[in-house]
Amino acid sequence: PFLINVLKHPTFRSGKVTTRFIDETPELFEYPKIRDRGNKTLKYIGNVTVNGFPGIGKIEKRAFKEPRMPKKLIQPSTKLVYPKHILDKEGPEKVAEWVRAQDSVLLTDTTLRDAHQSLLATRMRTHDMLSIAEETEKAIPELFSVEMWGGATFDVAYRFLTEDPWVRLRKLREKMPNTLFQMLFRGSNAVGYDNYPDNVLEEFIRLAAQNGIDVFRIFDSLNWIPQMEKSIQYVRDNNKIAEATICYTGDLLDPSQTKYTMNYYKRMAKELEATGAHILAIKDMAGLLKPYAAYRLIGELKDTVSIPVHLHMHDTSGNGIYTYGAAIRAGVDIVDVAQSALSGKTSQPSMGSLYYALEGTSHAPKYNIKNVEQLNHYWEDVRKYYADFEEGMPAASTEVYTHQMPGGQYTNLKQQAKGLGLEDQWDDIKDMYAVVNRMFGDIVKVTPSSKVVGDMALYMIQNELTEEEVYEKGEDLDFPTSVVRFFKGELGQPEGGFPEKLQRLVLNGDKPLEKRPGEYKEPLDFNEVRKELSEHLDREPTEEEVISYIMYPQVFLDYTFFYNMYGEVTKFDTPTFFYGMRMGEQVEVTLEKGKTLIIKLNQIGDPDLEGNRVLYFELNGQGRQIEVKDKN
Ligand code: 3PY
Ligand code: ZN
Repeated sequence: PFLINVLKHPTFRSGKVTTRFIDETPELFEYPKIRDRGNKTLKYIGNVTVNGFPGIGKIEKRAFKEPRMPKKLIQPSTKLVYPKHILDKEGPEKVAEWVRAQDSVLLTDTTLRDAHQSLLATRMRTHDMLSIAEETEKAIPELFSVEMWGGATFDVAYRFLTEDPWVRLRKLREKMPNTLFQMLFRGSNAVGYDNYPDNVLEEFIRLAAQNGIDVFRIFDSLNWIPQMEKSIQYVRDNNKIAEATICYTGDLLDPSQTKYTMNYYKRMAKELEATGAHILAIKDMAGLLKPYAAYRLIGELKDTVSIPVHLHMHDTSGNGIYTYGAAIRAGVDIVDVAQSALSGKTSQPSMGSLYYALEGTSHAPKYNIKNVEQLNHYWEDVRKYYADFEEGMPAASTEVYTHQMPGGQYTNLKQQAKGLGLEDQWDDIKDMYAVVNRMFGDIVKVTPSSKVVGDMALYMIQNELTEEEVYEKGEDLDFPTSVVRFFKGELGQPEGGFPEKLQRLVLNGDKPLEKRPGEYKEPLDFNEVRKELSEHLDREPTEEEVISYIMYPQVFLDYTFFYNMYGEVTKFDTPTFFYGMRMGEQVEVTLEKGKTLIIKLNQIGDPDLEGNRVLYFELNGQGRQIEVKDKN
């Protein structure tokens, strides 16, 4: 087992092994094949108790109360039509027809995806989703959909939470069989940052549909339709709902706007409708759409296309509800909201606030506000678990109209800046972000193009470079990889093309791509990948594991390494997962029906000469000792 551990260890595999690798890697002596789930559980708890959780470090576990569950949910008095049932029985076109026929605005609840991606660094755990899933379907059966997958959640689940996102999808599906599940899909970038061969997109969409996704919101980070067409077709092939997306940027009503004009949006909407999209989404990822602009945009788009229009925005400026009010007056069919406790600021506007803003009008959304308020108690309590990931803005900020940073990027870029020791220069970074956008020719900024702008801004701040200096010293600068890839055309083509001078400097003699990047890629041989992965895993992988490994090879292998070492950590309650246990505390972990571990931590020993501590637990009444290396 020791040799297997060495061969499989991420550090060993990455080739960055030093002579101290064995001394510094105590996990090598922990043999994952031990079938003792209790032992794995204690190992995890011991380690997090002594060393803290990555990213937040060692913090004394606070006393959290059990989240409040809904007490009495009121059922609708009339028989409901579930769009999920229409999709399953009659197909996606019929859902679009049904949406168009509704007077009241329909809602998508983003609490399980974008809300926590934008407020809590994407760290929400499946455990906290599953505990409220059945009640959510009971409390708000009138929802159009629940967005619960895709975007950054796929990667973060594996990378930071030791969770399999496919399991999250299947378990939620079981608990919410009557609700449309929606995901965010980055077109040719799928749920990654790279351009994948077409057959990878096809396979990913097939598996996502098979595991429970109904609505695919497909966007391209430069609004370049050739990067979206294949994905739209694959969703159609699976008889699911293709929601083709226009990312909104700039200011429609600004008279100096020459690129992102009403004509630009109308042209794009018509082209997307012609690709076979069932719904048109407007994705205002930064929250730049002002109320009067929304009224005009939605009104004219509704006259331009015959498919329903779905509006997504972030409430960063604090104007979200006002913008929704204007969009709803102009006839928008669906809007995205989050449960109040996870709404506002860089997240979506609040579901409850929208209810009261529209109460008594013909557009008022149909749901029971008292049910929603009860669900919200749960989220008020659960949000506290994630307090150490709240890196965002303390309140609404109108600076977003200047820097234009997407809500989902704000906390992540701040973390990145912190990692580089640039935390104190956050205000300069935001300003530089706007400068870089101008240098790049005013591009659409959303994953992954937003990451390119962010990387360049950090690079310029870190190296104390002004815009002029970039042009002067360009030939000698070592631009960030993402910036080189962008100017090479690996993300596709921005509206109006690349700024030539900067492109020449960045590429330094290299030729840019002129066609869609996917056209240069050979189809991937899934059999080869499956063979390679089966050698890593010592067993046959599932189709889902193969596609995850293709998207995130190292992240996926690291995940399996930790999973083998610690087992099903998704079973822990969230405070125990992030903070371990207090001395004398008792926790229960239910591994499966009828198999509950009752764990008590009695004592933590002093470190020996190598820094190892012995933790004295009781596991179902029997004493157990676990040795953990104290890395502090
Ligand atoms: C993502 O791609 O993760 C986003 O949320 C973009 O807004
Ligand atoms: Zn968003």
